[in-house]
Amino acid sequence: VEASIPEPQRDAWQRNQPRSFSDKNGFEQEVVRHVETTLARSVFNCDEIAAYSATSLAFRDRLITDWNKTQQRQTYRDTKRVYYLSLEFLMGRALDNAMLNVGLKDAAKDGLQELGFRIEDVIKQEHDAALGNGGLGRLAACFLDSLATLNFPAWGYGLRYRYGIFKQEIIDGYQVEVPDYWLDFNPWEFPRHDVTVDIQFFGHVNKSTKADGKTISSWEGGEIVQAVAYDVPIPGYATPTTNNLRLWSSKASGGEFDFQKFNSGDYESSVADQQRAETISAVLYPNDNLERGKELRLKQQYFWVAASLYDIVRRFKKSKRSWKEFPDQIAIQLNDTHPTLAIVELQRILIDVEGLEWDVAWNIVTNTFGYTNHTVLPEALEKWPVGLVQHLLPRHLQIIYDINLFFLQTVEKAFPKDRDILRRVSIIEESQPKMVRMAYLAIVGSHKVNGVAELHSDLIRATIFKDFVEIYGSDKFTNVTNGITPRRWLHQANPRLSELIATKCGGHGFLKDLTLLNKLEKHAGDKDFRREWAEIKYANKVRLAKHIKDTTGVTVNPAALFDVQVKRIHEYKRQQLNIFGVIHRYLTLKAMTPEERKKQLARVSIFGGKAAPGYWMAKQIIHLVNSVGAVVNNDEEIGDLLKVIFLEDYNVSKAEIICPASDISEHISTAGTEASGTSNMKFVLNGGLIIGTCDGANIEITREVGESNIFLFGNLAEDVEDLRHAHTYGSHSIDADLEKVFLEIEKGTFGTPHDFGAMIGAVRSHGDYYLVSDDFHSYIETHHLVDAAYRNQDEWIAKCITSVARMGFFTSDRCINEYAEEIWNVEPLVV
Ligand code: 9GP
Repeated sequence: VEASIPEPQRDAWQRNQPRSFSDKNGFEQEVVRHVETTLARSVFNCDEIAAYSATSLAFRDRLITDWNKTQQRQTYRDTKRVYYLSLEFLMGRALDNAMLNVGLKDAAKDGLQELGFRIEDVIKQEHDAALGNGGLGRLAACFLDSLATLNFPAWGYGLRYRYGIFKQEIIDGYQVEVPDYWLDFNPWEFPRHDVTVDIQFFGHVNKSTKADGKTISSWEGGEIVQAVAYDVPIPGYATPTTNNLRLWSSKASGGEFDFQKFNSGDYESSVADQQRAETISAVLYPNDNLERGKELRLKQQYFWVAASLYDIVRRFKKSKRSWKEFPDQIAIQLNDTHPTLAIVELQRILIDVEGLEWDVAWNIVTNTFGYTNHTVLPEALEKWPVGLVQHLLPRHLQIIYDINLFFLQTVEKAFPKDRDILRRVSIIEESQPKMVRMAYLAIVGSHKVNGVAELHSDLIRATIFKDFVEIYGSDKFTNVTNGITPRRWLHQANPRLSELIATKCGGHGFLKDLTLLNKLEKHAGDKDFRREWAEIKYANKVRLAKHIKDTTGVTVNPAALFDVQVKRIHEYKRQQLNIFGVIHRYLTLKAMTPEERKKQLARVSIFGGKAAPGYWMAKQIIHLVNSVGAVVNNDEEIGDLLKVIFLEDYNVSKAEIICPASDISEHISTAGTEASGTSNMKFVLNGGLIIGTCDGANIEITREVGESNIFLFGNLAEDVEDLRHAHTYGSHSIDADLEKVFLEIEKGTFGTPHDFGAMIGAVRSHGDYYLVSDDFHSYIETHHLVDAAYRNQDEWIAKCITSVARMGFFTSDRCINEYAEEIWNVEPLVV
C-alpha cells in the first residue's frame, strides 16, 4: 500500500500515535480539553450542550483512531468488501451507542458526574440523525451496526440530507411539519473536502467510430454538480472494527458563486447555480412506501449512485487487479430499487470509459449486485418516465434500452410460444407515458434478489416477480428475514433488563450471540426472577408515563396495560382499525354500570408516527386519534380505565423509551401488505407481547415464540383477494359493532363528523380495501383475550420471559451472516 510519508519518517509517526483514553480519568481529561480548547468554553459557561459536545468529541476521537486502523487493515488485506447502498440511514443518536460499543459508558458516567453532569441529561442533548422514513432506513442502520460488530469490511453509502425527516408537531390535534435542522452541530461526521466527484446531468450522447470499426459512445455537455464526501464512523460492539458510512453532499462545481454575474450587479443569479446544486442533497423525501416521480428525486438517486460508484471503482483500480476480478473484490447491495441506476452506471463506466466489451462488462455488473425488495405495494414500486430519464441521463437511457433488448432476446428464445411474456417482463412499460420499471431493471442486473421475511419472499415469487422466477429459476430469489441490533434495541434502550438477562445468561455474551437468550427459558417459572423482571417493566412504564405527562400533559397510570402502536401512519398498517377498536372499548365502558366498570382492566392506548405530508387520509387518522383522546381523557366517569395518547414526533430516540415500556404492541397490517416489520421484534425483545395479523415477520415471530405467546387475529393473506373481490362485486356488510363506532363518530362525539367522513367511507362504501370491517370482530375478541391474559400477571410475565428467550433468531447479526454467505460471498476480517 502506498503511503504519503516515506519509510524513514514513519518512526516519528509511530512514536506519536494518539493515545485513546481507556478509563474515567483519561475521559475527564479529554472532556475538559475539548471544552476549553475546541469549544472555547470554561467552568464558567459549560452547560449541558457543551458537555454533550465535548463528550462526543472525546468519543469521536477514540472512534477515529480505530476507524483509521480498520481502514488501513482492510486496504492492506485487500479482501472482498461490501458496499451497502441506501438512500436512507435512520441512525438515531450516536453518543450512547458509541459509549456502549467501546465499553466505556460507566467510565463516562462517573467522569461526567465528577465534572458536574448527569449522563442521561448529556445524552439527551443529541439531535437524532433522522436520515430516513421508517423501517427501511432503520434496517440499514441496524445492518451497519452488525457489519461492524461482525468485523466485515463494509461501507455504507448514502446522502447527507441537510434536512432529515421533518419534525412533527401536533397542533389542535393535527400534524404540522417543521423542518429538522439536525446539522447545527454534528461531531460525528468528517467532511472530506478532498474527496469530491463531479457528477454530470443532462447533455447529449456522441457516437464515434474507432479505427477498428467499433462505435463508442460518450456522454457530453450538460451540467456538473460536485459531490463532497462526509464520513461517519460506525463502531462495532466490543471490537476495534470501526467501519465507514460515507454520505454525499452536493455543491456547485466551480466555486461558490459566479463572479462575473456578481460584478455586473446580477446578485440573484450569481448564487443561483450554487443553490440549485445544493438542492440535490437538501431534503429527504418524506414518503414511506410511496413513490412519486419527481425529477429532483431522480437527480438525488443518480447523484448518489454515481458518486458512490466512482469512489468504489477508484478504490478498486488502486489494487491494479484485472476487471474480471471486480465481483471477487466487491459486492454491492441495493437497498430497495432506489439505487438501481448503479447497475446502469457501472455498465456505462465499464463500456464507455474503460472500453470493455458489453458482455464482459455485463457479466461483471450482474455478479456484483444484489437487490433487496422491501414491498409488494404497487404504489411503492418505482417507475420513472422514459422522457425524464432521457432528459436527465441520455446515455443511461440508451444503456437501459440495450439491457432490455438483450434480456428480451433471451426471454424470447426461452419462451417462444408466449408472446405476452415480453410485454409483461419488459423493463420498459409500454404505457402513456412509457415508464422504466426499476424493480425489473434491478432483477435483471443482479445475481440475487431477496425479500425480507418468509411470507414476503414467497409473495414476491408468486406475484409481482412470478415471470422472473420462470425466466431465471427460483435459485436467484431468496429470503433473508429482517432483524434488529440487540445492542441498541436491548442493551442501550433497556439497560436494566440487559443486566438482569446477563445474570442468567452467563454475562453479556448474548449481545454478540443472541441465541444465548435461550438460557432464560428455564427461569420463566422462577418467582424472584419474575418479580425482578416485572419491576423493570414497571420502571420503564414510569419513565414513559413521565414522558407522556411532560409532552402531552396527560397523566397515565403506569399500572394500566400499555397498548402501543408506533410506526409510520399508513392505511395498510391500520391505525384506523386500532382507533375504531379504542372507540368500541370506550362505548362498552360507558354502557356499563359503575360496579361493572370497577372490574375492568385499565388501559393506555398509545399511538405515534408520522404521516407523509401529502397523505391526507393518514393525517385524518392522526386527527381522529387526538380527537378521541380529547374526549376520553377528560371523561371523569372513565378516569384511568382508558387513556388515549398520541406521542408527537416519533423517532429512534423516542422508540428507545417506548419499546421497553410496552405490555402489548400492535402489528395489525392487512395480511400480505407489511413486508416484514421490525418494530414487532423490538417490542418482543423488550419483554412485551404482541397482537398482530398473520403478516410479515409476525409469522416467524410466532414460529419462534410459540402460538400461546402471541395474540394473532384476522384474515390470512391467501384470503385477501377473494374478500376484496367480494366487497366490490358482492354485497359488503359492515360488522355491527364497527357500525356502532361509525354512528358514534357521526353523532359528533369526537368533534366535527365531517372530518372523518372519508375514513368511514373508505370502509363502508369504497370497498374496504384494507379489510378493516372483515377483521374487526376478531380484533376485538382478541383484545378481550389480551385483557384476560394480563390479569394473570404471573403467567403474563412468564410468557414475556419465554418469548425473549426465543428471540435469538431476530438479531441483525444473523441477517448479515446470511447475506454474507448466500449473496455477497464475503468473509469477516479477523482482527
Ligand atoms: O414496509 C417495509 C417494512 O415492512 C420492512 O420491515 C422494511 C424493512 O425491510 O421495509 C419497508 N419498506 C419500505 O419502506 C419501502 O419499500
